[in-house]
Amino acid sequence: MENKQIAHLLHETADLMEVAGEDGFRIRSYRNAAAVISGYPERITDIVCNPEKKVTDIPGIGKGIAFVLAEICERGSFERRDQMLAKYPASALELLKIQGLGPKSIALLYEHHGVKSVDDLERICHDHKLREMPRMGAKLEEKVLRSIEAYRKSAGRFLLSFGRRTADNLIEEFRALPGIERVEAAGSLRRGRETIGDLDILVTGPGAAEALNRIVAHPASQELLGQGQNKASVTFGMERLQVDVRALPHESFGAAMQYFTGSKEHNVALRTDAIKQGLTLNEYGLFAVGGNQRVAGETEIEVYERLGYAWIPPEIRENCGEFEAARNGTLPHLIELGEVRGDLHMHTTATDGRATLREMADAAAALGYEYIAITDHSKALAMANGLDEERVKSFAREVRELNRDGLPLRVFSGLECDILRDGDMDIAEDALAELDLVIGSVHSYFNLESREMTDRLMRALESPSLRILGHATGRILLQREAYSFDFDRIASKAAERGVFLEINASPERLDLPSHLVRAAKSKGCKFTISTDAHRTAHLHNMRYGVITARRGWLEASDVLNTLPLTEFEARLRNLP
Ligand code: DGT
Ligand code: CA
Ligand code: CA
Ligand code: ZN
Repeated sequence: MENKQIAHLLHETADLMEVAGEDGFRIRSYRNAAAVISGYPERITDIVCNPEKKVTDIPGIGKGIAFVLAEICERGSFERRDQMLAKYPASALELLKIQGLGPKSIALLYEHHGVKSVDDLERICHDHKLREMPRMGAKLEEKVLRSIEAYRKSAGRFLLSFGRRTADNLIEEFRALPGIERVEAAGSLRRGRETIGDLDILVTGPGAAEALNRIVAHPASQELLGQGQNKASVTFGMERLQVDVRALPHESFGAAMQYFTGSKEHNVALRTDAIKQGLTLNEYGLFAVGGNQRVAGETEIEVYERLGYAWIPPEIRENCGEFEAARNGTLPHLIELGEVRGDLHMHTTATDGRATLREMADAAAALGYEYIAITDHSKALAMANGLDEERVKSFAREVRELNRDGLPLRVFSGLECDILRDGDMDIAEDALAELDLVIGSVHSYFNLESREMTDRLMRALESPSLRILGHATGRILLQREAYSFDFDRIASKAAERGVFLEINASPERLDLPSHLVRAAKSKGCKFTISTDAHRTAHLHNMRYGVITARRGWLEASDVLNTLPLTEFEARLRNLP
């Protein structure tokens, strides 16, 4: 089990204990342990299983938690959690995912109205009973209804990064089987959607049927959903992600990749066009109508070309203008990971990161970057030990010196400066001016009215030192909706002021969302793509930022951190 999953079990149990109104000490100890574990560099299960090591050597892990961890590693749950789940139905855990309601409110609603599930909650909101509860009110009732809707939309979906890791492991296993020609992931994963519903894996070669057997017999497979000659479906892993594996004849592989990559809207449009041209398109190939004569199918390119289109990159197959561009030869040359020359948003041990500046620099240099910016938090994030003016200034000095005595790549001094409630920067202008690059981000007061939030961001965009607007919508995928504001006004203002919009590559954010990337580009905005790394491993998340940029139709020339060092630096200094 991964550390994140262990932390999740502890949090969940703590939440349920809070709903039950239990003693705060135990609850806090579970939460503290969860925080330690989710940030711990080694796998906790490896430590628990290793007789030479002791989990209690980890700061923050006491004897009580050590017992819990041993139990989790042995059987995937622990006594306290089982007790809580016996007391409250599993559906109560769902309630905790509804934004706006904490465990205390849920406990109240349970007590007074017997609310045990999301459906119950929805009902009492519709009956206007929630607004009558102490300290809840009509506004919260509306918010809860909106949260329920968002929750239902995201239920059963998974982060792109999780899908990618699971798919990569399976693909590697399948490729090692005898008689396999090709194994590829299709579906929303290949299109790079921010969340995926299931995995679609395609296999060809004489051994393809073995891949079907392999997934069915896989130790991590939970439930067999179906197995036929050409297809097997299972739920996979603890998370029960659905995996569909399809075996295909060699000559159909391209047509199948096209079909199963989707999107559905893209496919419907392409098939309709084929029919107009007197052809039939399906997952086995492109056929002349009437006959069984296959005119294309072995590769995707020949399918598109035979229909009069250039090959369309999967990320933009959403029936949003790609066909026109592919017919007219005006498809964008989408940005590629290899074109990114630096990472402009990361944290270090100076605030809430886990690696030092030098460790981050070494790791970034190993990725082949020419430069990075270190952008720790500002003082409003007191919990993260954010920098005040004095520390900002001495940090800028320190970076100037470090660059002189030989870092493995060029480091720019930056800051992820909080945008305060009224749109002011958290750090005084004279201190900001010492830095090479300032990102402005919202980390508080997410619930402002749209007007107020828009004004706040408009005001921040006036700040003389601001270069980049960080994770502009504030969404956390599958957890927190974007806050409401007038994106068009913000994008126009950013374009006018020459402020770059960040595409935050952290898999939980992918913020800006790709449709807003495209909208902002049409307003003349330029972008940065950065990982917001809090440890060296996070630097690898750049790929998810790039895929989001591609879904937003960006080319390298739209993205600041594709510039070579000297041009990049000139661009930083000469901004309006
Ligand atoms: P997901 O799994 O919800 O993240 O999204 P997709 O796009 O991976 O959807 P999925 O797994 O249901 O199907 C994979 C692809 O197969 C989909 O993108 C397009 C194709 N497909 C599925 N059902 C249909 C259909 O009814 N008509 C057409 N034309 N294509 C379909
Ligand atoms: Ca899928
Ligand atoms: Ca599927
Ligand atoms: Zn941030």
